[in-house]
Amino acid sequence: MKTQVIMQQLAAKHPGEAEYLQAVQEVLESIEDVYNQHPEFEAAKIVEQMVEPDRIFTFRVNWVNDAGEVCNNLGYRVQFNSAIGPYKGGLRFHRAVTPSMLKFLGFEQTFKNALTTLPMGGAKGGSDFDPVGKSDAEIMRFCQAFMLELWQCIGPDQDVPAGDVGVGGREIGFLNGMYQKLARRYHTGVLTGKGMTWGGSILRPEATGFGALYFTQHLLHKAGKDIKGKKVAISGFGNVAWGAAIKATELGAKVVAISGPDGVCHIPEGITKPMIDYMLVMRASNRNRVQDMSDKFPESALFTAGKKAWSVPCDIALPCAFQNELSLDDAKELIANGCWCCCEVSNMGCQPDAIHHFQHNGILFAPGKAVNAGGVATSGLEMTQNAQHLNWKAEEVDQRLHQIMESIHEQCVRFGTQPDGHVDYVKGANIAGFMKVAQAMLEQGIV
Ligand code: 2IT
Repeated sequence: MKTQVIMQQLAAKHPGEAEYLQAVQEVLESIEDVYNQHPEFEAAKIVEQMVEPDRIFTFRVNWVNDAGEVCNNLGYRVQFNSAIGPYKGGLRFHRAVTPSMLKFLGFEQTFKNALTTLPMGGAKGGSDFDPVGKSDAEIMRFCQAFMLELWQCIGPDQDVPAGDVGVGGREIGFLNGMYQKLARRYHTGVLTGKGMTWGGSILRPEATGFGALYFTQHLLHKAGKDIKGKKVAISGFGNVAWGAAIKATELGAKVVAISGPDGVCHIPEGITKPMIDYMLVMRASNRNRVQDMSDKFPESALFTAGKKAWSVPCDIALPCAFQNELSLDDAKELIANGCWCCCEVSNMGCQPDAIHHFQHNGILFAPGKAVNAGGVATSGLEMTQNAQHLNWKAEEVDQRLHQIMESIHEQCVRFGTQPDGHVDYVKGANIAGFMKVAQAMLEQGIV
């Protein structure tokens, strides 16, 4: 395989799809050596098959806002790969959503889901609907209109959506309500991230952040380090940042920053329980402003407009917001301020040159598809509970999440250990995910 040749062909076929091409390039670069040792993959053109989604649904979503105006949005579901299980992945509601963004996320999801050890294929969906400033009633009407189109494409053994940026428990509730009404048959496991009284799994809301910290612990342990007493900078203040802040604090670290599109809150003494709880209020308000934290806690949270979390000195950086949120300049600033570890929690949170800079400077770095897989893994555990028609206790879910994150770390070490003994977590995660999906595709023939 020649990565460059495949990338050129792909770029010609999909001009302007920058995020998608970026995600594919990273994976192909990582797997090139391994791929070339498997002529059977080459013969079946596994890579050429794997980089294209199985199919994409695109639909128009019309709804009426509180002012009585008609609004038009686009909805999508990208069913990327179902070689190892039903399509599985979140829905993103964000004004910048495009097919390119959802293709990159669906592609990443395929490898991530393979790493979880659970039988789930990869998918992603969403809409360019912008939740900022919307009322609860508007969110409900939009979710209902969105599901009116989506419901035919999904099902417990077909495709199981969940939340992502802009889609949390409230939105999953509205989506599930409309789905059940349309299907006229109760399918408990058609969405994950459900409420606790209607089939949700305990700890699913926390799982992405908790899993990320469990992974970080393994990574630090392997490097002979400990998280206790370390300063952690977190970007964002949504669901993922919230779970990460809880677990980091519980493990004895000090969360010194959270951020938003408006700027950063520096929290010199470390985030507290009331502040962590307030992150949920901020998310539910749809204001998308981190300054609200310093308005509420002016003594402890110091807001600076226009700055990122990476401007706050820390030991460990945890990007928890959006793709490409950490640039080369940010990586340089972090290192200059003493940062020595970056675990990517957002999907593709770091720009490629930022990752290379971390790696060349000996910074411990692990990619999103390994670090954040605890979220979808716990979705998988929710599907299992739904299929069994029962609910596990928190201890059982947490223990399984622990085991899964440990296994993901082991897979990274197994496939990513370099001749000099250091672990390249990017390579490790990509090769481990790729080998599983490629093998599954090969065994099931050309379909
Ligand atoms: O990026 C992700 O892994 C998610 N948004 C969670 C997907 C899921 O199906 O739980």
